[in-house]
Amino acid sequence: MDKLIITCAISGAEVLKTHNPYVPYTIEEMVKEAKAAYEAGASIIHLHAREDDGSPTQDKNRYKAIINAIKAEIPDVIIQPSTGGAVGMSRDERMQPTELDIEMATLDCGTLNFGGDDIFVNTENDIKAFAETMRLRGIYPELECFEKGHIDMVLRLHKKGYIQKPLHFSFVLGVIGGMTGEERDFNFLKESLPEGATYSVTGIGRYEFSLVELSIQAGGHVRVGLEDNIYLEKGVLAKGNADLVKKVVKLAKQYNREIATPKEAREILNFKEVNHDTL
Ligand code: KMH
Ligand code: ZN
Repeated sequence: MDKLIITCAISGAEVLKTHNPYVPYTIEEMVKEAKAAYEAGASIIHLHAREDDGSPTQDKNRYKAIINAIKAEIPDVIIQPSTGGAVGMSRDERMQPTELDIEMATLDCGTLNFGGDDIFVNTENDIKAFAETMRLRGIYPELECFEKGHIDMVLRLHKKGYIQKPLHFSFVLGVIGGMTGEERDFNFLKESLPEGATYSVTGIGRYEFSLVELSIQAGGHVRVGLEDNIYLEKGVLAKGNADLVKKVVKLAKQYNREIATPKEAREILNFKEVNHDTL
């Protein structure tokens, strides 16, 4: 079984300090959280930029400042900016981080109701545009799928040549409006993947660690972080992202799964298949 790749989603766009005071907003806070998560075992940092007051932004200059500050402390970490941004942002707004010199980014593969009355819009043309931009700029896409139809969308666009190998999926389960994160959901999605694809699992809220455990055992990879879940256990707030990563490392030990370094993560995910010299 491959070593376990841990992604840490340190900030998100929706969760606030009023939910958990450790949610980072400022550049200094982002660096502190990213570094602690990396030192705990994360090889990929999933990143949403924020203004100092916590409001989400896709401004490329803000991303650049955060990325440079993180890289100055932990140069080998993989930084994966979000192209999902926050609900309601336009395609162009969301696309901005792809103008930077980045290795990886999320590519959201379908529309869904998102946490109540909001709709997270990713039309087929949006997905094609994000995929094409990332391909031209040599950025490795992580294919975020919130339900089975999103996997079907990827497979169709792959067949038509819009999305190319390597196919690395991220199942994001437990969003209110999306698919739940029960064991049967996880198995259904995993079994729907084509030969040779890799995947990581993100469980929202109470689904975070049950899905981590399933994925560790099945040979998949995992994402945790305050973007997805603010609790270390029921009723106990995590005191930062590193707490959540440390819990993953403990679980991985129980199942004899070693943790991947960023270099190993690049190998496992076949980064070399993507042309990173196109910028
Ligand atoms: N904030 C969500 C609406 C991503 O990062 O690509 C979208 C999101 C997905 O978080
Ligand atoms: Zn995100």
